[in-house]
Amino acid sequence: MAKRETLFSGIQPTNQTHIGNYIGALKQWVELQSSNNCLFCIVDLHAITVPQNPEKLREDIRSTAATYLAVGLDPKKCTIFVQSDVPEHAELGWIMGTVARMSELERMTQFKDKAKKQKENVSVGLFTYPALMSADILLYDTTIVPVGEDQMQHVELARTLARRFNTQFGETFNVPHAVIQKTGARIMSLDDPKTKMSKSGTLANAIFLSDAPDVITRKIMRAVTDSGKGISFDPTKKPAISNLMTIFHHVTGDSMEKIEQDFGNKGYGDFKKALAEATVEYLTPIRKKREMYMKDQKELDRILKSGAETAHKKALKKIVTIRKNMGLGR
Ligand code: AQP
Repeated sequence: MAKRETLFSGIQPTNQTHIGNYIGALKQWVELQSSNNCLFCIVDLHAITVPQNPEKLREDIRSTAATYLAVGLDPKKCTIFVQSDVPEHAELGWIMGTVARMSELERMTQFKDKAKKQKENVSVGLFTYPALMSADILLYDTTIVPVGEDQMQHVELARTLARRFNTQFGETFNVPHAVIQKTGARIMSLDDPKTKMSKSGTLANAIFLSDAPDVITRKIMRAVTDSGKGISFDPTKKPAISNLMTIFHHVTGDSMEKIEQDFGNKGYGDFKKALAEATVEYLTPIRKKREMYMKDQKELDRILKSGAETAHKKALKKIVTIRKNMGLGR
């Protein structure tokens, strides 16, 4: 029997979880939850690194919890909780900020991209975000971090910081590994296959899990295609069609070879129509379940409270060791 791994991963609270987040992260989480010890976090402390409206943030936290349940995460099999409900994340985030080096954080491409989008008033928190993310992961002796490709650099930093801390203060942290999907680790935007599908991009760039069927169909039918003809998987020469094929593969389970066989001689329009139908069929039950969970705020509260209690017990035990090894406190 394979060894049970300890998994940690999270998503920022949003009502705009997109199919990229789903394929890159959530889908793997659901597959891994039965055979591993899993903690899935709603990372609200990360969300405040860019300006937030408090009312909307509260709503988005619940919305994300509802999404977790709707895609199939089961609180009987995994721990679902909100990051700020476990104060040790912030404490270890501070500590990791003292272990990380300026030059390391300056190299983070996500910071550079997000700071550029933000233009002015870039917060210090946006810069130190990867130190907090390292803390999230290391706090639970995580062995595996299932993420999309864009988070690989941050997980690599967590590994570096864990090793550095262990060398300086004695063996304290496990050094975790990132796991990414073989296909779909980076779903690209529908209106520009050179950029990542993202919640902060244009509305047309992403299929959101909350999108109604007609919205999904319209977005797919309007998606950018490549020059030339033919449905074949070649991310370098045909980035747009390869991206749509990746989504098709994930919503139908068909291999790339089968998709090429079935659509090889057909036009882009026919393929997009089939993709739209398959995506609507796949996402409709998720959207309906999400709406149902959103109506049961009491149940959401109960799940998040119980998850926070479980996570807090583990985090508290770990932070005591970390403080002791560093010489902190009385
Ligand atoms: N396009 C993507 N393809 C595959 N995986 C993706 N992820 C994000 N975008 C894609 C993965 O989703 C998880 C949650 O990410 P997050 O909440 O930290 O958001 P993010 O990485 O900043 O990406 P978003 O959702 O598109 O937001 P913005 O617009 O703010 O950048 C992570 O595992 C991530 O890898």
